[in-house]
Amino acid sequence: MNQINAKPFAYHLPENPPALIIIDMQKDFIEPGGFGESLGNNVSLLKKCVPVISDVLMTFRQLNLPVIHTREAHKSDLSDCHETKRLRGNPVLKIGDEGPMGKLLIDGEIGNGIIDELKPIAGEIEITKPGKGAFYNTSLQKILQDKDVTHLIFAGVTTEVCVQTSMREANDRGFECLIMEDGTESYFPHFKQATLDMLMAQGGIVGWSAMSSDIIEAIEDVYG
Ligand code: C5J
Repeated sequence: MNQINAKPFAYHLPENPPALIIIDMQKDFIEPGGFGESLGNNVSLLKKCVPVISDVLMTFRQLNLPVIHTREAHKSDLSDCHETKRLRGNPVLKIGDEGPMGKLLIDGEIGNGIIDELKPIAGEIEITKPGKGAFYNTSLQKILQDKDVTHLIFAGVTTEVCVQTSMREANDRGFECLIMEDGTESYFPHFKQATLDMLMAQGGIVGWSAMSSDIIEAIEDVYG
């Protein structure tokens, strides 16, 4: 069957394979000393989804299916960072300030890179995005359209901020979106659940959710 066991109902898999969109699995959000911690968050909460995403990523790699990684990143002159964003939250260190892994949330700094476990390999696309959403001020829509991709499987962090925003942007652009339930985490576990509930309410108003094991099984079955 060309479908993933999903909520609120089965997610149909098209002939042209879906893309795996891995949102912001960066040291800045996941490791101590980065932007996430500067906002007062317990970053260890996000680690749980790393091996889960890694397993699905391996499946996509083995079958040569499209993979896109995003990074939330600003230019070092901050010309693409609204002052409203920089000052929000009264952090200990602000975007662009020097931290233990380099300047916070700045492209090219060590802390801004994707964690070693999920580092992109040749052939995978890496998008830098200045906003929460992966489509805002990026070429993602064109990249997907050029590949005739219509279905997107989302993973990454944080569920209610960049993952949710990106999935909503994609939904408004006509993509069929599914979020990997165990492949996303939040600094606030109850926000994760609330986000999943919101995305799937009203008959999947934004999209579907599924566990990684069901995603892997269906992807291997249909595209293997
Ligand atoms: C945040 C993100 N939380 N990647 N970014 O600022 O969710």
